[in-house]
Amino acid sequence: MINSGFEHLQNYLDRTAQTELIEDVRKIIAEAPLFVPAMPKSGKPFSVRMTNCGPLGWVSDKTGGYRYQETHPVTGDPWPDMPKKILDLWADLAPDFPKPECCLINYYQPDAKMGLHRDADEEDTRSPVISVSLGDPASFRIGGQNRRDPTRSLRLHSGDIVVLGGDMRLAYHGIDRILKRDSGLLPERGRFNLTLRRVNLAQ
Ligand code: MD6
Ligand code: FE
Repeated sequence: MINSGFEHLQNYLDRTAQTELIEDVRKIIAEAPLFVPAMPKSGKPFSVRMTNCGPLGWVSDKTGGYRYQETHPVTGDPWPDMPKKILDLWADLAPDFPKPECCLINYYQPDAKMGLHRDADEEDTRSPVISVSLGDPASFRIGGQNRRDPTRSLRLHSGDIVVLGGDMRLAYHGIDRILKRDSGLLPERGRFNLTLRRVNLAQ
């Protein structure tokens, strides 16, 4: 169970749990390949590759902008089911909130980063957003509700969990860089991040 606000749960998943989650991630990517999202309007590609599992997936492109949809933007297929381990993780950490509808899978190559942003495309902003880091470490930046609020930086390692809930649910955050240090979890270099979100308000 988590408090509200920002939480960094270091080494929450042991190596076995990380390996099992990566196996699930590989199966999802085999069904729903990583795609290259693009910025609304400019069409500038993200450096991060993405896919999703669960009933809804987060996508972005030049014409449609940031949104959730039920199908993969390239294959047109429904997203793969959310693995039980991911649902269990949410149930352990956020038992009082409705089930997640989206698990966004981000893959960072060693030179990828993610600009300062808020997770604000969800109707439900009462439920927390929970993320899992797998692979090489990253430098994560967290600020406040306003873009100009002061920020601080911390390291996310493989197996760490970040929670944005309560008054930090809409805080600005991003990934400055992936560290060139091998976690030993992945045969390739880079980092996966799984972000679990409730999208629609539960009735
Ligand atoms: C990342 N994380 O760790 C990017 N969003 O690669 C996020 O954008 C994020 O870690 C919402 C809640 C937790 C997060
Ligand atoms: Fe985010």
